[in-house]
Amino acid sequence: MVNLILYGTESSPPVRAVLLTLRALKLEHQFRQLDMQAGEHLEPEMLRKNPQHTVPMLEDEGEVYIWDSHAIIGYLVNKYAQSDELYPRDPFQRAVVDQRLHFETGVLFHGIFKQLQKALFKDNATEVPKDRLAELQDAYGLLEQFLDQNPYVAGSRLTIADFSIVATVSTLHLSYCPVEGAKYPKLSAWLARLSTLPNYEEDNLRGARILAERIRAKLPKQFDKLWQKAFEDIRSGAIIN
Ligand SMILES: N[C@@H](CCC(=O)N[C@@H](CS)C(=O)NCC(=O)O)C(=O)O
Repeated sequence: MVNLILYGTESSPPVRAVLLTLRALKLEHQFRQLDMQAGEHLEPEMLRKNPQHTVPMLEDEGEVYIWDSHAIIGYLVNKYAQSDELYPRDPFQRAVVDQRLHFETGVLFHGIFKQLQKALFKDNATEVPKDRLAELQDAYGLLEQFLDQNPYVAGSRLTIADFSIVATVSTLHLSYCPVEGAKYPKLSAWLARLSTLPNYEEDNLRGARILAERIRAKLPKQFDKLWQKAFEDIRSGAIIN
């Protein structure tokens, strides 16, 4: 029997990447909700398991602890999937998936999302920094190119790279800068495509909205209309034009 425990909070994009992967693999698991504001991830027991104190963290069989969403989702496919479809074994195809996963880590999450969060929640900015928004637009442009000939970010098939990237992009889309369909038609269509995954609402959108509400509360009114539209579109699964 599979014995998996996922530690985290659903507002965290990388936690949601793992939830999407667990769902795709139909893997039963326990979800241990951590109150990050209260510092539950910093308690000695947690630090013993993950000195880097990040979520998501996965416990398997009460024996191994894995953190960093990318390591976790690759591990889950390697260990539990019936086929290699979500994380191909072919060296070139795997390299493409890995490249997209590194793009998520380096560019989208740490390069952009974390910097935006820092500006708002640490530096108390009341507007989204313009240079960060420009970087975000560049990243959307790159994703548009990744999707140029393909329905999914790493090619013709859905992979764990889609789960990783959609968790962060849907968050950025709802929180900081909507993906405009006119400018990024492929990216916009991909977001809509991913939103038709079974239980997408529960696994990803719900947490993305919780975080978006927090971000929204920190920012001035001029963004309200944009967000209202983004919320309505993504709720209805519509492509944003
Ligand atoms: N690259 C990591 C990022 C993990 C990360 O930074 N998670 C945040 C929550 S979204 C966190 O745990 N922050 C608390 C901390 O770093 O102490 C991953 O993909 O797992």
